[in-house]
Amino acid sequence: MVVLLQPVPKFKTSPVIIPVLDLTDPTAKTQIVKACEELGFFKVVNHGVRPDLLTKLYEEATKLFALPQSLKDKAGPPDPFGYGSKRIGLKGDVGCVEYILLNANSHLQSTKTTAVFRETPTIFREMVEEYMEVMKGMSTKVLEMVEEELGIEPKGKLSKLVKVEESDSCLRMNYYKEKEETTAKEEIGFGEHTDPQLLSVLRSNDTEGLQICLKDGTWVSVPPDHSSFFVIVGDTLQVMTNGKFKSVKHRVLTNTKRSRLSMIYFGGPPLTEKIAPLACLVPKQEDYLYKELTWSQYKSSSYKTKLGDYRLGLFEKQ
Ligand code: AKG
Repeated sequence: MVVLLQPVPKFKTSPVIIPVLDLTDPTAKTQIVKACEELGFFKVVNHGVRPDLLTKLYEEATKLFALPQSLKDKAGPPDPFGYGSKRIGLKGDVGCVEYILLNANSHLQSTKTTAVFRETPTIFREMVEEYMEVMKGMSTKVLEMVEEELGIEPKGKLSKLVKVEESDSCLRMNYYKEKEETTAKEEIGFGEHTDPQLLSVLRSNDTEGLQICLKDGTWVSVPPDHSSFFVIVGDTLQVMTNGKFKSVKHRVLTNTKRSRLSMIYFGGPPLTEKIAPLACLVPKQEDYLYKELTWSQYKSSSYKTKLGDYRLGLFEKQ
């Protein structure tokens, strides 16, 4: 079946300073909150993640995407877990990307995910599991720092949402293949969207392509940095902070010369968790910008929308 890819919309680029956070710096929590309010996005350095885990995991993921199409297709189409190519979600979004979506809860893996691991060496599964634990740790740490800086009570109110076993987190590996033709133009790799979860932690190889949208609507390119991670504020954190934090719109344009491989961990709350502005941040209910929904309600409604739709509208009070 032929899948038509979207032309790249015209965009302005401008230099932007991406906040760089060292989580061991005593002032990091103040800087994190500032970055979450202003950009909804920041870079994490000095993170302590084993470089050999990253190198090996990327090597194995590269081999996986290089498998014959017929083998990869055994793990697809995604349900939403498993292998997907070009089609993203159920509403007709397409991009120049192949991906694998994995549930962070290993005992909840679907048959599609099991099929991914059947085609790869055991070490790959072990590394993926270790990586997801590391990402869970980083997400927990960032949320604990947010709690401390904003005085969120009780302690763990935010961070436990990604820390507990029932948290509904997942990992997507995205592969954007380089173009063979020298005349090829940039295309949409992953269309613009916000992430529905609390926060996402992204890492990629050194191929550019990621862009974020500033509050004034300008798209800016994020210089890649394989030695760092990028944290992206998601819709759920925007709701819980009553709009103080911004879930940032982002997208990926393909690079014509080099492939991009990225891994993005989405830290989500347990399915039954009620999501609403935090009373300790917004004492008066009449000041709430959003109504309460469970994570499961928000997630299933957002899966029914197109990538670029304004999904937070589902939460907004009439
Ligand atoms: C996503 O998977 O939701 C992304 O935004 C991917 C970002 C990237 O590949 O850098």
